[in-house]
Amino acid sequence: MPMERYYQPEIETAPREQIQALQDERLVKQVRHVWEHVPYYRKLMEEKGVTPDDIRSTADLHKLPFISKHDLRECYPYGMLAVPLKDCVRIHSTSGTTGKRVIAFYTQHDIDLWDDCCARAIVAAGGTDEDVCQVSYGYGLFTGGAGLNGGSHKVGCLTVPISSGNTERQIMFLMDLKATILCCTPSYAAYLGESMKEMGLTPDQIPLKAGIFGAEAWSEEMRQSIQETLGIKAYDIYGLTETSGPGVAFECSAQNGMHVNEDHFIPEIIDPETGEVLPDGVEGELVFTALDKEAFPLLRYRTRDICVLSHEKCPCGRTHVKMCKPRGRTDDMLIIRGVNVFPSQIETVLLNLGYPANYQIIVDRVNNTDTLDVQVEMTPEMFTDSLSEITQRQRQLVDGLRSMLGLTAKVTLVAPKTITRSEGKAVRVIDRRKI
Ligand code: DLL
Repeated sequence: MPMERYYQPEIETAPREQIQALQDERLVKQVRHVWEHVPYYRKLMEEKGVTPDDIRSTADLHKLPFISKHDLRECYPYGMLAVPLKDCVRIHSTSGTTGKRVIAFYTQHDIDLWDDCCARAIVAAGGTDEDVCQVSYGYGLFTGGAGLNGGSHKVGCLTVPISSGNTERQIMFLMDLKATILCCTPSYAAYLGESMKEMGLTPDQIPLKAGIFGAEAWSEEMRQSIQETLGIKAYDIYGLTETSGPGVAFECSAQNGMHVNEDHFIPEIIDPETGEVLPDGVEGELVFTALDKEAFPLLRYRTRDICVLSHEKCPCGRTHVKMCKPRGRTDDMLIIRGVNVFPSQIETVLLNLGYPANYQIIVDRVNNTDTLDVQVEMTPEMFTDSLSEITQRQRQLVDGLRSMLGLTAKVTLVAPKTITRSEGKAVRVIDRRKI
């Protein structure tokens, strides 16, 4: 087993008391900074009867009001800005398609700390200055490209800022430059793997050794499948525009949860209904407080991601708390005939039965009853003219989905390559119900 490497070992492996002390100190300072410079949040605090004097350590965090997406829309575009605009050097924006997008602002200090977070993720995935890091996340307003680009520079990798799209060119650069690390969404990684397989490339011919994949939910089964096709270790990375972008949390060699960069962010799990803070191991909504961001320092931001935290000792030696793979979002949970369904549950059933992660979930309402139609793509090896074979496959999928969800779904098997591939975040769900 190779020695674990860290980008900033002193802080990544710091004893709990040291992390705690740093968080206490930074929180007190940050609350004052926000109170003094963000009138909107000051008003929220006043409404709750809290002043900066009430916040003496992280033990007082629960006294602060939450910030939600709604607040960010209210404040669009400059209302949450905590420094003069002249001190900001960049913006990024969320990928949402509905409503006003959230705009996040960065000072140079904010960019530096964000790049450090991404550098930690790259080193945790085995990256060094000898690596060629192909960044195939989108560049532009989306944070994926810029974040991993910054991290890759800090590590000293040769950075290939190719952005997403143009799969043929991706593969050409990857093979010609002998890229060893690939950064993109897991669905795009799966697509690249599929395309390389079709070109006759076997995992041992592909120079990659690791992938850093995030920005969307992906199952353990999908990890296995990508690892096998590309012959790599696939690491998860988490983040959101509101907290900088990727790198809020990242996976280490243990590959079982992501270390939250606790010197910069405090995570909490809350009951989404009551707002009550929940203990380790209990599932709830993930909330983040940014401890040392200057321009856009959100306190107790509700992510809507459903997650569990764990302080269990990690074999990698890092001491920062781990979050599990997000299990869904409070707003992408589908309620079908009264049953809660997460797209990730459907993905698990499909991949366990040997199907690729190319599927679409179509929900509709017919005669006042919800319908669930899962369109599943077959692999070329599965593709057949035999009706009985197709029927048997469909039955097996319907049974698998029923035992996972407790619901009967309609399954439609479709020919290979029918479901549109995504170069960024995949669109898995089409909800046609007009409720
Ligand atoms: O997706 C930032 C990012 C870029 C993360 C590249 C990782 C890699 P947004 O577009 O603002 O930012 O979307 C944030 O994406 O609240 C989650 O619901 C989801 N998400 C991000 N990472 C993961 C992950 C970027 N590893 C929203 N697993 C978040 C599951 C993820 N969901």
